[in-house]
Amino acid sequence: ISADVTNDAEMDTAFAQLKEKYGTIDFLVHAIAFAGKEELQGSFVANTTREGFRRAMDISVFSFVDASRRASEIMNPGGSIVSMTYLGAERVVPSYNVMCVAKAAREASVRYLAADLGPQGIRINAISAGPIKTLAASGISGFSSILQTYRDRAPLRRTVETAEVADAAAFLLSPAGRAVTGEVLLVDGGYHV
Ligand code: IMJ
Repeated sequence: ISADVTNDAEMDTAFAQLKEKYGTIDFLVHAIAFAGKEELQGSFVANTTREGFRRAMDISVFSFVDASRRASEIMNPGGSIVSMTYLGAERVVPSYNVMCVAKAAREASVRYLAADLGPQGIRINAISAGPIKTLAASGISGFSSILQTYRDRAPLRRTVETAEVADAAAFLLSPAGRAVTGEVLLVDGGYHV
């Protein structure tokens, strides 16, 4: 089942298919973001266009609110939703630019979703992972030096691995995290301190 998150009709169909296939669900992992390559370099004030801003917010933030609403309609009590964020939501990170704004909006959305869906027993959290060399980081100039900065300065003196982020997600999605909602969990070797 796949759908374009900017297309309401496709999202209607995808969630109808999910409901048909599974009946109810226990969790949702939201792991999608996008900004134009042009906006992810150089000056934030110079390179952020109206259309680029709109598109980054639509794909990276509205998709989270929308998918959470749709998921909550077929989610069992005790259900859990996890999205991904990055330290750029809180601090200036060179080149991250409009994605910083989108991640700040996503973290604020985590809190509002937690407040709205808590009464039906659904928890919403985000994981703020340290940088990892994945497809989303490919082609970003200076990425290797960002990784090196984490090795040099993070309390654990290393970068994080995908499996370590997955373990944190498994915690938040499972009953082990049953009293945690509206939280942004930093999984970054302590770099943020
Ligand atoms: C991405 C850009 C600039 C600096 C960055 C990143 N830093 C990190 C990332 C410091 C860690 C990776 N990251 C956390 C992201 O969220 C990446 C999002 C992203 C990446 C691309 C690349 C290709 C493209 N659009 C993108 N949109 C969002 O065309």
